[in-house]
Amino acid sequence: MPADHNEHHLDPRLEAVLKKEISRQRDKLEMIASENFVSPQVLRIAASVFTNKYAEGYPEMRYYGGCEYADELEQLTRHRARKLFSAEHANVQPHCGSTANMAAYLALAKPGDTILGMSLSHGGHLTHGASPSFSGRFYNGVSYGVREDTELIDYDQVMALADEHRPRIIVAGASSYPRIVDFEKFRLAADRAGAYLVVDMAHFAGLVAAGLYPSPLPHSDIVTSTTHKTLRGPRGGLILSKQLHAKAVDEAVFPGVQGGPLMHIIAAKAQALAEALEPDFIDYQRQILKNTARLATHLMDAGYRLVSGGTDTHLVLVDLRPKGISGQAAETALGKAGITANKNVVPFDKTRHQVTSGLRLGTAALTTRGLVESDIDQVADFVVSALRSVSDDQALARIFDMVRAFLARFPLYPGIDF
Ligand code: DSN
Repeated sequence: MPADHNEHHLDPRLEAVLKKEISRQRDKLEMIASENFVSPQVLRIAASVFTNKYAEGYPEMRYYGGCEYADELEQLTRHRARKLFSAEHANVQPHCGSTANMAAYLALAKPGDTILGMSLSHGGHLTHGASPSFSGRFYNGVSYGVREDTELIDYDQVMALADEHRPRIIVAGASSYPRIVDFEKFRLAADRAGAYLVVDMAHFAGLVAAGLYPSPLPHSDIVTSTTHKTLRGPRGGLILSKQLHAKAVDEAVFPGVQGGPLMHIIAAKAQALAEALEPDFIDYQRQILKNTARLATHLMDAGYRLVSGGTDTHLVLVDLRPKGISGQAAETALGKAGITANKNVVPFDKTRHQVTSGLRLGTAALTTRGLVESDIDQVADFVVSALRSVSDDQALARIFDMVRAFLARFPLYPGIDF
């Protein structure tokens, strides 16, 4: 152990892992719909000295000394979040989307109350009332889903379940729903049942910020989000609400759910929000939509069935049942071909969640790397070739070689070691 703290060397095993990870991110097509590549500035700030600071509490109401700059930082971040989404109140402390949702429920409901959310099997999230999660253990989770014919949210079912169960909270938003959610209909259902409406906009927050997806803010009591998906910030969460709920939300985040905020991540959120307030962020989000639409067209032309027949967003959900391939087999084959994606349930899927019959593909990260529609044609060809070669490791390795050569045209983090 060196006497001088400044002389610690970088642990070589750790350095090797970090270098392997940056190579993986550079060499493979990143198509996980919930991932993105932050700017070098966000990356740098996420590793800033604010990692050292305890700041339990809120600006000017902290439980530690030395928080004057933490206060300035958190005020700035809140201000940017409010401005970007035209929100009355912002809490930027949630460590992730799950704690943001936990805090939203804690602010509005009591344990045992009913939460009506989208079924995990139809594209909802674990924290929307699913039984393995706190949301289905501490609350009475009731689920709505999509219609079998259109694969769009069954708003009649939402209304009927809201009328029948009188939930305390209705949750809208999803993890694998490729279409636009009708927040006005959810508001109507909530009003009829005397429920609060919480919208989890984690997936489409960047599109909302750019005005390319309807904002849930005017219709919701509380809106939660992650900051790392289409919003392209550091891994984390945030909560937006009406001023009416500001105190309850803040108390639910701290001390309700979390302890000390991650001030270095809040700093990185401030940078990402500043980037999202720039006009070119709208161009970026527009390109995501164009790229995803192109991906959808290409896959359908190649004979693949997309859930709901297409997409309005940053993701598509491929139903592999007609092809007789499981989601698990597809994810593995794509991985060998240098394409990172995730298996996903499709509505009315009969296979286990560890296997599934679907594949979720997103373009937010590829768009950040600079890919445009003509490049997406090539990407779709790689995907289709890999899906046609699921049990041919040599063919998959050849595709990976082509992917690596293709991606060399789109440098990622030049000059950064990890
Ligand atoms: N785990 C995220 C996703 O991949 O969609 C949801 O929070």
